[in-house]
Amino acid sequence: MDETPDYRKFLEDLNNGVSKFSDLSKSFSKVVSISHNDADGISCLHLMQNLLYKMNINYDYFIYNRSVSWNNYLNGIFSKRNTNKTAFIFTDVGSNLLELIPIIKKREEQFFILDHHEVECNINKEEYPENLTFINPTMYGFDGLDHIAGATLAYMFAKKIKPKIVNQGWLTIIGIAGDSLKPMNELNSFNKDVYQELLEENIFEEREGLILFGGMHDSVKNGLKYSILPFIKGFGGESDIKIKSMLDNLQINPNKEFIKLNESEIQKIQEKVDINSIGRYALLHQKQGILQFAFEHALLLNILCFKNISAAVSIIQLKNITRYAKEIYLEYVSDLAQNLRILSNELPRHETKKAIFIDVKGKIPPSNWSDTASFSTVNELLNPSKILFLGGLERKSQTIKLSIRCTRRYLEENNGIGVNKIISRIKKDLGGTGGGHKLAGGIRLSKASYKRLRENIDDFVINSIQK
Ligand SMILES: [Mn+2]
Repeated sequence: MDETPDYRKFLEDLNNGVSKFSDLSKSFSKVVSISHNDADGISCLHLMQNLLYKMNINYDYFIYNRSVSWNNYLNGIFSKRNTNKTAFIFTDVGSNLLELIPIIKKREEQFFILDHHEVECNINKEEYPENLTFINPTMYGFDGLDHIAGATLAYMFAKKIKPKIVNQGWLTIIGIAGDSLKPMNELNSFNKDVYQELLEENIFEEREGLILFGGMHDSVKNGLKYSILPFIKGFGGESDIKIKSMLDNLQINPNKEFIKLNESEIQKIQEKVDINSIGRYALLHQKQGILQFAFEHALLLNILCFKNISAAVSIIQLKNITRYAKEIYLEYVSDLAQNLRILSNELPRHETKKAIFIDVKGKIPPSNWSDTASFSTVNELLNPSKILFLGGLERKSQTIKLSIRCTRRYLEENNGIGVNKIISRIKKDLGGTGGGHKLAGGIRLSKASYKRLRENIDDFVINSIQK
């Protein structure tokens, strides 16, 4: 599991891919860029568009949200003129080779896949069709979340072809912020190297201070209220009156700009709420207001990708946020902070040796279950050595819908075996539909199956680890 990453082999793949793309590019009449529907994916998309523009190649783009099979999706995109004068570049998606290879085999176009998601099957390189170039650092022991964001990979690829892409490196910073969910001083491997390189080139500005991701662009009061990383118990999702009076007691002006807090004020807040989140964060010169803040910008893109994908694709090119996007953002962070407060304070839970069940039906709206589960684990609001099952009865289908999450710590303690393996185990024994990756997934079960799951959860978890 813990292999040391093989730089040499990965860079060999990257360089070969770059050479092949450059060589063939003279014959391309069009390149179609396909990317993932999240902040990292949208950043990749714009990096690729910039590259293709600089190369003077016509391009088109599509966003893939994994709601349909690759076969159905690509059938809607492929043109009848199946020609090697067209190329496809997939960024931040495309590691589902079992599905993709049979499709690519039947086509004449060139396919370049740059992805950092784990490859689900082991297909030998020799079995790749000739028109496929597959670059994925996770095949060489790199961690797709921790070491290299999709936008980092896309940037490295593009920069080898057009070094001037450095000036678009702020896109990479957004991708890294959106995928890593970490203060910038905690980046690793390629993410860290590229970040450092862009900082030295003065592509963005780095600052140090109290990190309250989600609300750093706002006032002190709202910063504390809407911070979702870390979520601050006692402030997060609380009423304005409560937060104001706490800040008054500390003699801090609640309306002061959050990033203008001075050292003694930060210290007072830290003493009050026991947070230890001093770190570095990135500010983008190209942008104003909330869009200046790499993390908040990325979060906004992630939210918009679900609400309004065209708004996401266009806002990354804007200097200022639109009123529409601002409203959506505020609603999102305020709901999430409130849900995290409810979750950490008042919900009854059923806890076993290996798992925690929380029934949130009637307490948290179903559309928020998934994000509440994610941020409660990222913030370790519950015991990080246990798997979280959050959900409840869905009235329409009369089935139980569960968001399942674990922490990185859980993976370390359990041989890297996480949520997806447990879901497979449950489906095998109890039926139901669902899936996911190591850290996150979901399942839908009948009431009877759910009852059995709750009663025997420790066996399921242990069996999934042993198998
Ligand atoms: Mn990504």
